[in-house]
This record gives sequence, structure tokens and C-alpha cells, in this order.
Amino acid sequence: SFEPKNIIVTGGCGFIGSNFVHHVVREHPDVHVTVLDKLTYAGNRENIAGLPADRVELVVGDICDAELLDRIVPGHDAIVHYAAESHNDNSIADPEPFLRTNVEGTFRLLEAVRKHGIRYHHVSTDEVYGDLALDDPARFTESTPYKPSSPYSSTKAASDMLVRAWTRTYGLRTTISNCSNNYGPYQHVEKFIPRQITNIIDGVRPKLYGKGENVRDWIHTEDHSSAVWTILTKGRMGETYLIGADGERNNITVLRMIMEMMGEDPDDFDWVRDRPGHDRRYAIDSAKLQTELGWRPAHNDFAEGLKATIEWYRANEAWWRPAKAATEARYKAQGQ
Ligand code: NAD
Ligand code: TDX
Repeated sequence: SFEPKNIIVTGGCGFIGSNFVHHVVREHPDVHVTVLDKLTYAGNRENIAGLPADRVELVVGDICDAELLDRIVPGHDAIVHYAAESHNDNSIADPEPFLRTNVEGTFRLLEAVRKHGIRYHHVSTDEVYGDLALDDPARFTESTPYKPSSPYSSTKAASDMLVRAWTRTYGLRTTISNCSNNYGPYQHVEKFIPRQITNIIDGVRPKLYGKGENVRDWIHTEDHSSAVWTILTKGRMGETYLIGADGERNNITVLRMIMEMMGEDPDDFDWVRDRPGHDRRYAIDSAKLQTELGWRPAHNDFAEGLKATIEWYRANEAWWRPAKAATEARYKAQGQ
């Protein structure tokens, strides 16, 4: 197995990347983390505040900056690549930053990996597979054909393709993971679960797209982090692993759980304009990761995880408040 000592985590000030940084600092005391993050609207240095300075260093910069990569990559033994433009609705309103960060950014990292000969793990999404019908018994596996629907997911699919081509052509040591929908603390208020929790705290009615029938396969972000570490250290080179925790639920069910947990009437929400091209259902079969690498999720009680997440947003209003008004103004302009 691979024992990294000095890793670069791109996007380590975002929701999932920062959880991974905390996970590594807590679970792997001999590993040093260099976070490379541009601190876009979605990045927040608070997400990694308080971690020991001798374990975590933040470099504020762009993954598209080849000279910066040439300066910082030497001395590291792996890159774990989380940085991305991550929100589907933003990609529909303005796709350009998604092409730049998700496609060109991945290209720049692969070129740096090729030049400096280090290990690379690519964090991707189940959305590259498109969607499943609501009544289809099938789930996504590593052999499901790519069929992305949105500008966001098409740029993630493109980035996965670059990784495969660079691996085959240049013999890079890479792995890819495609994970289902994450939830937990530090998620931006533009995303479904934090948006509804913070609306309720603000006395604003939650907003449901379409008929609320769309299904997402929820996983706690801490389980995503333990899976990525497992793949980074034990994964077979050139392989893809799907990450999921059997958490399929439709949106209206999740919304009503939140409303009941927060003491609201579960019908007290607004139906709003549907997302154009809205994927119906995602579902992950993580058998390969579980049988080959022995990974198991630890957060198997969604209701408990959701309650803890609600408590976190109640207790950390100072963290999310600065982003809330601008996020809601953008949604309002889109009729959402
Ligand atoms: P996020 O939007 O919360 O965080 C993205 C981070 O990347 C931010 O800190 C931002 O500042 C940084 N960043 C953006 N552009 C950059 C650039 N050009 N250079 C350097 N840093 C840049 O995203 P997230 O939800 O934490 O997602 C992280 C990764 O996980 C993404 O690759 C996403 O596609 C993938 N993923 C997310 C989910 C999910 O449910 N959110 C599920 C599966 C996979
Ligand atoms: O206000 C809302 N109302 C609503 O009904 C919002 C913001 C969303 N929704 C619906 C749309 C989706 O069916 O909730 C579901 C979840 O929406 P998002 O939180 O925007 O997530 P999704 O589009 O499923 O994508 C997420 O999971 C896969 C992440 O944002 C991606 O980065 C990841 O790749």
C-alpha cells in the first residue's frame, strides 16, 4: 500500500475538501497537508482554521496557474484533487468558470503530475453517468456509460476522461472516485439541504424544484473522506471506484424530514421553477470499493446525520450568514 507523507489537497477550503483535511489531520498524524485553494465564493479559510500549523499549510492560488504548480508540487508525493466549480444551478446560469476550473484546471494538474512523477487521486461525481428513471431497479457501477446532463456534470465527465487518457498515454499513477450527494457541516448555503435549513432559521419558506420526486443518494461527507483515503492508499492504479452509502431518498422526503425536525408544518414550503434538464435519480452501487478495498460507511443513520447537520447550522450562523443574502438573490432572479 501507498504511504503518503506530504500531500496537496486542492479545494481544501471547500465543503468536502476541508472535511478531508480534517480527516487526514485527525486520523493520520504523520501526514502533512498543503491546501491549494483559490478561495472563490465557495472557499472559506475558516473551514480549516484551528488546525496545527505544522500539519497544514494553505497556499491561496489557482489550479490553472502552471508556474505556481511548478513551484509547490516538488516535495509532495500525491495530489488529491477536490477543487471545482461544484453547483449545477450556477453552471446553467454561467458555464464558463466550470470549463476553466474543472477541465483546464484538471489538465494543468495532470501536466504537473506528469512532470514531477507523483501520485494523483481525482475526486469526481456520480453525475457523470447522467440519470436513472425513478422506477429503474439499476444503480450506477464503474462500467455504466458516461452520459452527463448539465454543464457542471459534462465538465466533470471531461475531467475524468483527461485523467484516463493521461494515465494510459503517459503511465501516470492515478485513481478516480465518483461519489454520490454529500451532506454534513460546512456545506455552502446554495446546496439543497443547507439552503432549506437556513431558510427555516430565517423564517423563509423552503423551496422545492419540480415535483420533489427527484432522488439523490445521500452520503455523509465524513464517509466520503474515509473512502478517498482508502482509495489513495490502497486503490489499484488506473482504477475507478464508486463511493456511496445506500442513501436513496427523494427530495420531498428529505425536505419534510428537515421541516419536522425543525418544528415546521411539513406542507409549509414553496414549489418553485424546476431546474432545466434536472436529473431524475442517482444511485450508486459501491460493491467494488467495499469488496476490493474493504471500505464501509460509518454514518448509516441518515435521520441522525441530518439532525446533527441542522444543529451545526443553528450553532454556526456566523459561518453561513455572509453568503446567505447573495445566494438567495441569485435564486430569486432565476425564479427559484
Ligand atoms: P465546493 O464548491 O464547496 O468547494 C470547491 C472548492 O474549490 C472551494 O474551496 C473553492 O475555493 C475551490 N476552487 C474553485 N476553483 C478553484 C481553482 N480554480 N483553483 C483552486 N481552488 C479552486 O465543492 P464541494 O461540494 O466541496 O465539492 C468538492 C469536489 O467534490 C468537487 O470536485 C465536486 O465535483 C466533487 N463532488 C461533490 C459532491 C457533492 O455532493 N457536493 C459529490 C460528489 C463529488
Ligand atoms: O432549493 C433547492 N431545491 C431543490 O429542490 C435546491 C438548491 C435544490 N433542489 C433539488 C435539486 C436536486 O434534485 O435538490 C436536489 C439536490 O440539489 P443540489 O444540492 O444542488 O445537488 P445536486 O444537483 O444533486 O448536485 C450535488 O451532488 C453531486 C453537488 O452539488 C454536486 O457537486 C455533486 O457532484
